[in-house]
Amino acid sequence: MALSRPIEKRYSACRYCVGNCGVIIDVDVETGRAVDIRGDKDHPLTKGYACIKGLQGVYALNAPDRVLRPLKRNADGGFDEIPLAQALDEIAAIMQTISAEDGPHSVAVYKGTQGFSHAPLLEIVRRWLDAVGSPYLFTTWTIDQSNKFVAAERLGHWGGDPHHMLESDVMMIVGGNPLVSIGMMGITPTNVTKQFKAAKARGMKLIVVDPRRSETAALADLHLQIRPGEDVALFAGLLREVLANGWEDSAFCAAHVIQLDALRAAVEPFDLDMVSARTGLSVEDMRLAARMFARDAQRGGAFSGTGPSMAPHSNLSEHLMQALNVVCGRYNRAGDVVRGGGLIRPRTLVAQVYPPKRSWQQEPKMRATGYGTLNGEMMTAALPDEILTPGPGRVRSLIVVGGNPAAAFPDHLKTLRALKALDLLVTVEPFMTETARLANYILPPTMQYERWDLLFGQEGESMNPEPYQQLLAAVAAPPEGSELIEDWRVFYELAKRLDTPLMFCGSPMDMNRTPSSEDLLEQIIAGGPLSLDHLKRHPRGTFIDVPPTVVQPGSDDPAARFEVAPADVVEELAAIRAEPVASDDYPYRLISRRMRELLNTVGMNFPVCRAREPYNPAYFHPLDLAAIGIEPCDWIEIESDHGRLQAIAKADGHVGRGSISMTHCWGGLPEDKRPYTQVGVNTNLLISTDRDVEPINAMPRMSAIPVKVRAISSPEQEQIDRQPEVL
Ligand SMILES: Nc1nc2c(c(=O)[nH]1)N[C@H]1C(S)=C(S)[C@@H](COP(=O)(O)OP(=O)(O)OC[C@H]3O[C@@H](n4cnc5c(=O)[nH]c(N)nc54)[C@H](O)[C@@H]3O)O[C@H]1N2
Ligand SMILES: Nc1nc2c(c(=O)[nH]1)N[C@H]1C(S)=C(S)[C@@H](COP(=O)(O)OP(=O)(O)OC[C@H]3O[C@@H](n4cnc5c(=O)[nH]c(N)nc54)[C@H](O)[C@@H]3O)O[C@H]1N2
Ligand code: SF4
Ligand SMILES: [Mo]
Repeated sequence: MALSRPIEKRYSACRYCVGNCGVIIDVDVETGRAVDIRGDKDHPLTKGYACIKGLQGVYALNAPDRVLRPLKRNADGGFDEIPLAQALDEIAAIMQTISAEDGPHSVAVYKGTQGFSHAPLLEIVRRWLDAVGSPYLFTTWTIDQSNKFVAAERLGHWGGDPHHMLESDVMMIVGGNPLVSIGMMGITPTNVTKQFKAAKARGMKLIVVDPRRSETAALADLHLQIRPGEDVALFAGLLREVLANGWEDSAFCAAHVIQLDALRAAVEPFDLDMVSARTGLSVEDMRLAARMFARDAQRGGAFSGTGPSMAPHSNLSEHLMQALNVVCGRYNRAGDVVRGGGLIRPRTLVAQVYPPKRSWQQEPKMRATGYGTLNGEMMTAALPDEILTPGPGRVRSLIVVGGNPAAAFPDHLKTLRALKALDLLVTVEPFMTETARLANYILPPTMQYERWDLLFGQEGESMNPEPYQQLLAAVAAPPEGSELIEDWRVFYELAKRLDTPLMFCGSPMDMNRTPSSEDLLEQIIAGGPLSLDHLKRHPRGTFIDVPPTVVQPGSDDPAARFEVAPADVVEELAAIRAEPVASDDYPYRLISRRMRELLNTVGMNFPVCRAREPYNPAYFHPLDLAAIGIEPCDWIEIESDHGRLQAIAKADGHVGRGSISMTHCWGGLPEDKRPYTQVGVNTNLLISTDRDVEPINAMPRMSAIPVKVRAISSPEQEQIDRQPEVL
């Protein structure tokens, strides 16, 4: 019998996604290392829920392929270990030379999904860019759902929050699958399935708009199985139906909305017969949706996921969907008690419109493409152009933190060319990912459970349903012999070496004495109701005794109105009527899909996650497979007007006719020529960023991609040879 070693239970929460599931970590007291993880049944928010990839969080800490010491790429393309201090010195020296030659714009940062939960990092990245004088902050938002910012900045937004699912009579989810993605769609991101079932049991009606009968659609009272990319037509039609029947909230519109007649005129041509021809939905189902949403319900809104934000005309579809919420007045009013008031940064909720601001029209602009900023960020899909377009001010140095652009960016081959064209690519990354392989330096970070965080972080607090906070302490020691760095400290150390003092939460940082993560958290929560000492006394988290968040009365400034039909929106809507619905050349539409086992590329190297899904099949409706003349598990080639890929076809009766559903970020680096059955294939090969991008935010067409399909008789070796080369 093996000798048992003393184990201590420590409390924490998983931060891979916005779920923030409470977990218990078993720690070997002698080594300090984490040895096991499970959902914490007594966690008041998540009550024991944890998903398959979250439960690999301790595997990830101890993974045999974890990068444990800083690495520098050598002339042969391999990597050599190098002391952390030397890596930081060298990186800073190269940056200094590049900025002296090409100005501060030549330095950029890209923050991926795993950079959104680390509280000190969230603050320091922006301050670091301010200090070095570069506006080039890129994040996943602009290859994800930046249409939400565009809509809010053209339409205006309400300061009192939309209705929450827990207090709604109806909810419409458009192109999102929160049962799997735990997405941010008017819900509390905890125990999502139970939450939906409970809401439905008390009578809430659920409408889901999705070309696939997703797990969420399977729960719906009404599933509108739309043709991909036709959300604009649907929402124009629903608005027309609501306004024609007088189902809008006329008092709310009178007080807060302008351009209602212009909206009415703009949607007039979208009668339900015409919309039916575009969307493939029946007129009866759309009428039913309009009645359920607007006539028969008082509370509850429409919320979108990534489906429509990745489809063409994503800014317009979001505008129209939000306009439906606006005309139906689906917002909290003065006096309403709301969730998500914020404890780290208390939020003041006010019952008024914040008018459109169109921040992208102001300086600074991207040098090569001319895009402006959105939410203080530049457009990620245009970053490769910024690197590849010659001329002064070219981006020559990129720090990646918590992301994997070589796998995740649209226009895969252009992205790889751009990453290879950088003078300096640094990635703060625990694994040898596709991006790490191309980097000049890999700085391995402490991971969740080894670093300090706050539940939901300061940018995710509106999702926290309760006045509950948990200090997520560094409960596990880093691996023996490792030399890791906290994500935030990379920026601090570089600032020191570049002689650019940093601000942090409004105060200058001490650049001579390195602060601890606890010091920084203390600064982040200062001014609010939290205290680090109090949180430390409650390692499992604690409810904070704060008054409920009540929406305050707003100002009645006549300039603060929702602009439901601005000229550019009306123009784009008119142009859509002339667009063909289907193309004979590219009759199928490839749609995005997320899997439980992975979060983009997180989990790709976890055996438990990969055992279920060794590659990413192309899912078709069985009748479509028959129509193409292929059997499940046959090889196919999928071709868009930009690129092609080869994959194995599978039948899935939940996928609508004419759609192909496939997950993203697979395939590894093309030059490795690894077999599809081991690594899958990257759907970003099909996506162009030279065209088919939205005008304001460069959001590419990443779903509803027109494609054609043909059967191929490809044995594996032939398949490998067909993988594209990077130019
Ligand atoms: N075709 C297509 N492309 C897509 C999408 C799609 O639907 N279709 N989805 C898009 C979307 S929505 C997104 S958000 C992007 C995602 O784009 P990215 O954020 O660039 O990709 P991820 O795979 O999420 O990258 C997370 C990285 O963080 C690393 N990591 C894990 N733990 C830690 C840690 O503790 N610290 C640090 N520093 N790093 C850590 C992981 O190993 C991984 O490399 O992809 C986009 N790309
Ligand atoms: N398990 C897991 N969870 C995740 C992630 C993950 O990779 N795995 N990724 C995280 C990230 S980065 C994000 S951004 C969120 C995203 O969260 P979600 O937006 O919920 O992502 P999906 O689950 O892909 O759901 C998108 C849905 O849109 C549908 N769709 C595709 N095209 C269209 C269209 O043109 N119109 C309409 N109406 N629907 C369409 C698809 O069929 C799909 O069901 O999830 C996060 N959570
Ligand atoms: S990845 Fe899974 S366990 Fe982790 S927070 Fe998200 S849902 Fe919870
Ligand atoms: Mo995302």
